[in-house]
Amino acid sequence: MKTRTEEDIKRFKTELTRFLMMYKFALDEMKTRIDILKQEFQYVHDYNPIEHVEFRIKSPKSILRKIRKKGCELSLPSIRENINDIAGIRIVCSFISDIYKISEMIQNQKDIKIIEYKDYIKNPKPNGYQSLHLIVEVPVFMTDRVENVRVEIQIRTIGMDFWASLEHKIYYKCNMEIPEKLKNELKDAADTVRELDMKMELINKEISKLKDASNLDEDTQEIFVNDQKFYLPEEFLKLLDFM
Ligand code: 0O2
Repeated sequence: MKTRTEEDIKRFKTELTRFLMMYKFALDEMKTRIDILKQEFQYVHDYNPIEHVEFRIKSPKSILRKIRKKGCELSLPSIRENINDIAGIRIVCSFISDIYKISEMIQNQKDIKIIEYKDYIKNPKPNGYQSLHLIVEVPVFMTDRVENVRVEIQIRTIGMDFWASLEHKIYYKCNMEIPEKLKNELKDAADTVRELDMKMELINKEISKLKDASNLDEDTQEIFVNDQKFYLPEEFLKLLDFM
């Protein structure tokens, strides 16, 4: 095996850092866009469809594991070509319909290229896993060039996220094959999450209808300060008489 000098290691570390920075910039870019969508949606539709968003860069250890699993060449160009989730975003929404709205809004951004669309909500994985996955390419404007960087976006409900996080934890902890009985129970739990999501969606639709039917003129009864909505008590509106 070739002996590596300290200089070699230093050079490689710089190269890898620059490589990963590109993904960090792509996440920064997407973070701003998602934030704008969230704020505008809140303003126009008067509710926030996003519960929370997580951003992460895959660790070099996980990248190595994945490139070995895929049997691809171990080089930065090959990693860039074959690993789509070095930059990952997880958007957790309130309702299933919100997932599709957010996905549409992202897909409608003209400079974002959709590389892959996987709907594990309409077609859950055999183990019960549900989520909407998008692989997109986002332009990152560097000092001397534009890089189109791949980002994986997972969009799911709180319930789907709860199930996936725990399922991941169970498998991570357990180094042996999971017995069939437990796999079936995990699948049952995923089905329960699905039913609950559908129930919450229906309740939300009914409540929205009731809200629309109500003749309360909310516009006059609320103010926004830094994205936070405050209701104005009648007493405050009465102050208008003195203006
Ligand atoms: P990690 O550690 O979360 O990043 P690909 O990534 O495209 O090469 P695949 O399997 O075709 O591989 O992609 P897919 O199905 O879109 O899954 C990508 C990611 O979705 C996974 O990344 C997980 O984060 C998540 N995922 C997919 N299936 C499951 C599942 O059954 N349970 C859980 N908890 N998460 C799942 P990684 O790299 O596998 O893992």
